[in-house]
Amino acid sequence: MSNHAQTVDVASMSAARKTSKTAPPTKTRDGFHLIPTTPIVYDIDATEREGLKDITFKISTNDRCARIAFNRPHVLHAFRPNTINEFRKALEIATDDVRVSVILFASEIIDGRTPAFCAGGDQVVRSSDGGYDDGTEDVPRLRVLDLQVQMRRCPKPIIAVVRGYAIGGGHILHMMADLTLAGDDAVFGQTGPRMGSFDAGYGSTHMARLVGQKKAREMWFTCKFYDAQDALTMGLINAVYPKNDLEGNVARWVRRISNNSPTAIACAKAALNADEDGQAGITQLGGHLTRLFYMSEEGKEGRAAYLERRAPNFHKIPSSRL
Ligand code: 1HA
Repeated sequence: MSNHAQTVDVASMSAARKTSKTAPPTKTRDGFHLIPTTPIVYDIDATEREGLKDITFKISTNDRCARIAFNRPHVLHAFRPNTINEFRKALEIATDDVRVSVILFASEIIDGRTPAFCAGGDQVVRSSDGGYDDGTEDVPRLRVLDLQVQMRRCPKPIIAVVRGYAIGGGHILHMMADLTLAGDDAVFGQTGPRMGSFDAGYGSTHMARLVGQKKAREMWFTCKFYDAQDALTMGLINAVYPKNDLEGNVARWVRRISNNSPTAIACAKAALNADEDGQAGITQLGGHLTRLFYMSEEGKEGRAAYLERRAPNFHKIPSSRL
């Protein structure tokens, strides 16, 4: 085990090591506060390799995490179809890369520019023919909806890291992430009803599941903006940190989650999605079940019996007895 991995492990397991029969119960017993906040070092920069222009894409093999970040700071990271298609490509690579356990959705923050996570669809390339058109595809499309579905299907946890504005379609992307960690300069809101747009899919229904029906209607009907503390209070995000401490705290969350059981997390994510995602959600959850079942004695006996042209005997296997 590397020194780094050891430090993280010691911190995360410390609660179990310092056993006590008499100490009062405390939430710090989980050892979370002991996990190092040193910045994540990304040893692989796949941005150029993958020919990415609108985003950056890096991987830390040490912390088992990928970082996909908007990189259009001159328009507050508003996305055009190419931006979203690059995100979809990077997310697919990160999803399939066995070295990656946690995926960050972030944005490049540039000195001297208003910080933003993403200001939604780039209105300059919004077409009158039913979508966004930057010349990279045959027809205007609403590609961000494909990215939303891909995020739901991704078995790995996705964490949105929000500095500055998360607005419109950018706000919806942070909501679609499994977790959101924000800097204290973050501002959240929808603008669709003020500029002729709306998201009648997850952007409305998932929002209501996060913040409740009344607050979701308020966000959509009034297009008010909310600061990080408001967002925390209404359950829209998981945590707020002073902007300069955000990176270190993100590292802490990543290290804890990437050291936890990938299968347990994937099954929990699929279960949490399933009641909202109907048949598609059950399919995702069912896939994890089948994967686990294939590894069981009962599953293997079925395969062996078929290949050996004999009747299966499931009842000889203790773990198959219900
Ligand atoms: O609703 C959907 C969808 C629904 C269904 C299916 C697909 C969907 C896909 C997308 C969307 C949407 O995202 S609709 C919502 C689109 N976004 C917005 O309406 C937000 C527009 N931006 C703003 O309201 C403001 O920029 C801001 C409140 C976030 C920040 O204001 P601030 O600090 O005064 O900055 P500002 O000067 O306005 O912006 C800086 C630069 O970024 C400006 O460019 P510049 O004048 O320097 O050339 C500004 O034009 C540009 N910019 C900001 N947001 C966008 C943008 N350019 C294009 N599109 C943007 N969304």
